[in-house]
Amino acid sequence: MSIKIVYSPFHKKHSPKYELFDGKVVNHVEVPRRIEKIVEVLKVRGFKIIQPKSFLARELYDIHRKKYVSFIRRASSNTIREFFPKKYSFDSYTPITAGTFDAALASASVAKIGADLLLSGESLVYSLCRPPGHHASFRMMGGYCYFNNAAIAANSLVKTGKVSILDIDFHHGNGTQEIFYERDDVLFVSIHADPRWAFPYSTGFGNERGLGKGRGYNFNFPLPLKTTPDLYLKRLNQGLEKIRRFGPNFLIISAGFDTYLKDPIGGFGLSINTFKNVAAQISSLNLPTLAVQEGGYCVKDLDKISLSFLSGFDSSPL
Ligand code: OKP
Ligand code: ZN
Repeated sequence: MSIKIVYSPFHKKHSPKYELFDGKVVNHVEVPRRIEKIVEVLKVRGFKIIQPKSFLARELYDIHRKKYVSFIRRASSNTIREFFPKKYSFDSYTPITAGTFDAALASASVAKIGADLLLSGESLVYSLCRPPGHHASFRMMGGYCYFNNAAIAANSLVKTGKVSILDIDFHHGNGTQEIFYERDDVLFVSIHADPRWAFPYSTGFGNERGLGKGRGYNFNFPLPLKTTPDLYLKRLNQGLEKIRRFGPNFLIISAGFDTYLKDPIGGFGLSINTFKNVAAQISSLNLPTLAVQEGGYCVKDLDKISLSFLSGFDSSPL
């Protein structure tokens, strides 16, 4: 089966050194090497890599407020050293550097091109987005995210049919949840670490089900520390059941690999091989699928994790 990869080298323009954690300055884990590690192995394995040439800020306005986009653009062009913005940000993990706007815009474009490829008939596309996006909402950055790549892709696909977003990053996709919370055309299902002890702490609880006509179109599956592959795959199946019932035309996976047992900021016990099982279960949905890269910080194993994940789709009849 053919899998298309979308990638832009522009992500390397965003390379912050620090984040503020527990009042201390610590090294930033969301580094350029993450995506390079993945794209290098995919090249070696002969995957077809598509590089978008043009980046259109207007695609961002589908989801993000103009003032918010301009703020990031101006803040990036005005700064020499990285800094933590006091407005439009909900934490101290998400610095702005000179290259942040260009990289974040390219990241959103990588997701948008992925959506376009599904519309032109591809059945499986993997967008190597960086910086990640699922914590960003209409006018709020946080959790290493600036623009919500998956949401931008979803909003583009939903013009043609119903969309489901399945978020398998270790952290709850609070931004994506907020963006679609009152909508019934995009179903959001997230499987993540219990927010009572994990970032983003305030959302991701099981009783957040959507609002207004969006009620019943949002499902969270919070899981305990040290979650095993068995428990994880069981919850995943319950999440997939919600998606089956919804009957979408397209699936977007917010693909975070920080559920891996050696992830430096995670806390689950998934092995490299589990990612193959995860993908195999997902591919049983039999839907045109766009995987958008979110987290995953064990750089030395990201190549193996991504290969394992992609291999799980091979069993799909698509
Ligand atoms: C982004 B994504 C450790 C604190 C980390 C922020 C986590 C952001 C995760 N220095 N807290 O969902 O992978
Ligand atoms: Zn994460």
